[in-house]
Amino acid sequence: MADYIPSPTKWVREQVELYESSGGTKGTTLMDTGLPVIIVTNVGNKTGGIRKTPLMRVADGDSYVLVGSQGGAPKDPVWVYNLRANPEVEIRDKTVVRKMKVREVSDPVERARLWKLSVAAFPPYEDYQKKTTRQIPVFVAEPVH
Ligand code: F42
Repeated sequence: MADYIPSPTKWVREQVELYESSGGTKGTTLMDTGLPVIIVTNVGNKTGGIRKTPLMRVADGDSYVLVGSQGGAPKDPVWVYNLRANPEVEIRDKTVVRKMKVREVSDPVERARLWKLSVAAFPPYEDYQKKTTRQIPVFVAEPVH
């Protein structure tokens, strides 16, 4: 069993700790927005360690859309490289934890639909895309049956 490597970012690390230690009953929203957050658990591409990344909850039926916005920063977040290398993840949505497999969305029609859904769930994504010249990566996490 690999070791858990907490996020170097304090507020992110603390959200993961509260969310997980409460069994998904506390710390489940983004600060004062009140909008729901999920926790993605995956394996680090280089360290092989367990990483836990909170992301906004964008549901599409049984699946989730994962948006690598990082607040519109110029570079993709590091977790994007981890997911490309190791697509097997576990997703916690409040009290429910499920094994899922992610794939990056490259088809423009599918991406456009999922982007619209993402902006509806979390409107700041639209501003984040305007802040950066990179195209924000979008993944879908689908249940493993
Ligand atoms: N970020 C988003 O991009 N989208 C969201 O919708 C989002 C929502 C959100 C909600 C709540 C919250 O608390 C945080 C939220 N975040 C959201 C922030 C998100 O959780 C991440 O913190 C953010 O996207 C930055 O991700 P990052 O992976 O770039 O994090 C950095 C700070 C980090 O952890 N760096 C590590 C380090 O030690 O410097 C590296 C971690 C790593 O994964 N290393 C790999 C390994 O092997 O372990 C190697 C990776 C490689 O290939 O280089």
